[in-house]
Amino acid sequence: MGQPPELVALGWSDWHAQRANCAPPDGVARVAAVDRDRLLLLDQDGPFQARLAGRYRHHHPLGQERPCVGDWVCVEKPSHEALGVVHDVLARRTWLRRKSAGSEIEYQMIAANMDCVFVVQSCHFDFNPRRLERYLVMVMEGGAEPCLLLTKTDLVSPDTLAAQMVEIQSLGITAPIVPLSNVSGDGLDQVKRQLQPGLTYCFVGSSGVGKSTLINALIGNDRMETGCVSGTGEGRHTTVRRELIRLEDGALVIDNPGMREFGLLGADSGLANRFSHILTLASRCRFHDCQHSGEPGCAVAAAVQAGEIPPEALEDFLKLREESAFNDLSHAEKRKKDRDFGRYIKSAKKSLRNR
Ligand SMILES: Nc1nc2c(ncn2[C@@H]2O[C@H](COP(=O)(O)OP(=O)(O)OP(=O)(O)O)[C@@H](O)[C@H]2O)c(=O)[nH]1
Ligand SMILES: [Mg+2]
Ligand SMILES: [Zn+2]
Repeated sequence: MGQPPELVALGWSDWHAQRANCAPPDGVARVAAVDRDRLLLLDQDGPFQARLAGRYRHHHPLGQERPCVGDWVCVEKPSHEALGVVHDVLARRTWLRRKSAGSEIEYQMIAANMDCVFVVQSCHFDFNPRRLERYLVMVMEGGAEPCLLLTKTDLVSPDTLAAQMVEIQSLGITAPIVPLSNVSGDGLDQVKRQLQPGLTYCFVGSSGVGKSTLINALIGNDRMETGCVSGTGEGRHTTVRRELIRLEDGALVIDNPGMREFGLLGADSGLANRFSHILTLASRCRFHDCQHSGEPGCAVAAAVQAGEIPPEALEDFLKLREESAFNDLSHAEKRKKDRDFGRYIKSAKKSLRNR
């Protein structure tokens, strides 16, 4: 691949290199943590602190334009003890984000450039298939690979767990599901086996489901703060900071504070529900960024052709996705896009009919 191995170990890839335009003396670094305008960055020489350039802040007021954990940035490194200065945020290959309250065009970034998102839910107090679907929609929208982790299996009977697995599968969710217990250790090896050096894994899910406990088990020590052990399975709100760390075996993991609400695609409109089948199929398309509009190896198109998905459902889905991308644009861009939009839908429909 020709990229510096120290950066590849941090998740750097050809994809990013092709899109990076950092002019010297700036170099690239990865965001490990964010505290307002103060950033903890990692590069080939290790961690260092930086601030966001005032000029960048001024020109990029929206939440989604600000660096988040997992981002790659262009940074002018500090000479000695001084802070580095971040001048740009590089294009994101994948992301997790939610709508900012009260804004049509603004998003709050959760994390970026992860290869896989572990959606963590407890099979005890937290089990909720509808919520799982909402998380899945959020993951798929950002282009990362989802995997479901059902924690605290030590607190339910094998029958209950089996019924929960069936319930999830009956919703058409095809993402892999790993049941596990941080207490008994069951399932931990299965998670470990999935982790690969240089790839980034993000953990999301409600507070108290055991995300940090699991990450500690993967690290092999108690680096992450967790709620105190409680027999009821009810956790305490503990993780307050999003943080990217590197495990000994080279995998990169991002812990997250528990999330309560998801503002996505207009919240509880039932959309996640309707399209969960398409979204899960999309993870099997040949191309990671498949638009399901005529690309080769498109699993969604194949399902339409096989009669598993009504063509109208896919048309609705494409339309909705376009609208949600639409929310990212400035108002001026929107006016232009408005005119192109009808044409886009027409051609997407046409390419579907032609198969
Ligand atoms: N019985 C049981 N308890 C667990 C398991 N995993 C975690 N816990 C407990 O659940 C509580 C919450 O665990 P955390 O790891 O802090 O949960 P979290 O998902 O990181 O929570 P936030 O940081 O608030 O988002 C702690 O008391 C853990 O000891 C498990 O598999 N079984
Ligand atoms: Mg935590
Ligand atoms: Zn596709």
